Amino acid sequence: MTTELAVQPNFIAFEDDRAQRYVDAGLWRGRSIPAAFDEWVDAHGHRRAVIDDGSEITYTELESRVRTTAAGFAERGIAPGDRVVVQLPNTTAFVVVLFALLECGAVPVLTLPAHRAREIVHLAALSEATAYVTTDVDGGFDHRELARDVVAAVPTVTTVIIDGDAAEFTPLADVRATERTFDRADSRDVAVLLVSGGTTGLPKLIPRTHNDYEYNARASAEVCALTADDVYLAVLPAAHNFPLACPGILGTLGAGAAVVMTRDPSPEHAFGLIEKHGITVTALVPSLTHLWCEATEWETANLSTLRLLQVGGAKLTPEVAKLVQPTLGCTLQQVFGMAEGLLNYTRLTDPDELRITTQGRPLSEFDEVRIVDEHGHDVAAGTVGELLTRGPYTINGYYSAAEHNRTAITADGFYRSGDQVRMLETGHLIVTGRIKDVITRGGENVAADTLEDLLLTHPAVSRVAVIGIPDRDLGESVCAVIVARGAPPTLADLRSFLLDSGCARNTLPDRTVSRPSLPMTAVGKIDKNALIADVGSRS
Ligand code: OOB
Repeated sequence: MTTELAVQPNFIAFEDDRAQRYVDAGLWRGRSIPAAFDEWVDAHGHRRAVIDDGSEITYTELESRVRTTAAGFAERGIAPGDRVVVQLPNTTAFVVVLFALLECGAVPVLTLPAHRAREIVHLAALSEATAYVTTDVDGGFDHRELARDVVAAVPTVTTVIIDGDAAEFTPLADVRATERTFDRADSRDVAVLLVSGGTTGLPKLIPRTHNDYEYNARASAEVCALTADDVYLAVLPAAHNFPLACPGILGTLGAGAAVVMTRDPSPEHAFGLIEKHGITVTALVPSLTHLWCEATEWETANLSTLRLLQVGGAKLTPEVAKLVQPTLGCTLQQVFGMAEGLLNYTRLTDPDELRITTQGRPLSEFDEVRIVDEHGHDVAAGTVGELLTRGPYTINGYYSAAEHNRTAITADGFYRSGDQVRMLETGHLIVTGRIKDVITRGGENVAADTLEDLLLTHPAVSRVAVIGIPDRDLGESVCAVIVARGAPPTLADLRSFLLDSGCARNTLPDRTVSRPSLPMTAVGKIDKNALIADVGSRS
């Protein structure tokens, strides 16, 4: 039986017996995140907590800003249990707003700066949010315009708070009141709603509880051996699970270390920050990793403090993985994670081979992992199948998604990741693709990732995405979108290369197009929807 807490009927809580096991094992501490935050401040008050381009504050200063802002939120009608959409770039304000909302008992809905009206309106409506906290202008985009759309479309949103020039809305700087005490949330209740990272359809809401998310951050900090002397650079958008809690901002603050927030992930800017602040750890997606490795050829900043680079979000090729240590001079850690929960990390002491060729192994000994075939049966050891998982920090269902949860979660509570993986004897996983990334060409299934892996070994192919384009005769035709090294290869060239590599004739691409770059989602995954729309519209 799953329990549904009264306050949040749209959320499926952990079953009592599993919850008890996690408490007994010492994984869950039965503390809300704000209660944990108080402990961090008590332990590390005088140390640097958050640094951004304009400011540097200690744990005590952060606490004071969090408390006055929390009181300000309450004064403006934000009540315990209210959902509040947060869309802020990587600045100190993000951290203050996050902890202030948690402090006053509200549930932040953590959206990405790149989300636009389509996503924000959907997420605000789905969560029945009462408020929207955003910035004035970011990356040339006016979020106040977006706020007007949200208010017009979602009647529950009655409060808009803007960091910066607020126009007709409330300036964040005015959201402050005398500190007061708030009741602590139940540690088994929802702390934050994350946004799913899929590249198809509208995002879903992922309810993460106080217990599970605090554990997620703390256990991740342990795997990365974070200490109070570390300095973590938040480069990826802070609302994403990876820079937020793997170990990210939460894990870093839990360790008493400092977080540096930046909106600019370019090597020119980020390398300067590494030198200036003595950054020791950061997290990137594979595309940025490649760029940073290349940039060491011309950038001159001293990167010697950097000890650990975490890479995840999409598959890192062994070719790029091999560049990390020699160019950036730090240990590579691959992270295969999902906002829904399960995190896999290569360990700092793993041999190079495992760190370069695998996506890591589960964070917790309480993570249950199954690899199954299309009938849901466990595959033979070492064979590829779909990854299913259940554990101390994996959701039991999406928020307010009863229908979708029927297929997303198995009857015994395993989350179906949709990721295709195989497991080595060491327990490390290799991600081989997405189960749904299959093109149905004339009734035959063509696995996009198999073709992509082979095409990447062609000397003229730098990056590639294989997509299905609607086709009157075949149902779907296979298109290889190539970012070329030098002159783009011809279709005939690619087809004979694939035939020589052992591909079946009926799975070969029907066409190829070349592009200067591939479109990416907000967090560095190849945006196949955008590519299909792009290529489809020009055919
Ligand atoms: C992270 O989280 P999401 O929710 O944005 O995306 C999850 C999906 C996974 O299901 C998988 O398909 C893909 O992104 N993915 C990877 C990967 N890491 C994530 N695919 C291949 N190799 C990897 N290393 O992306 C995320 C959350 C926490 C930590 C790191 C990444």
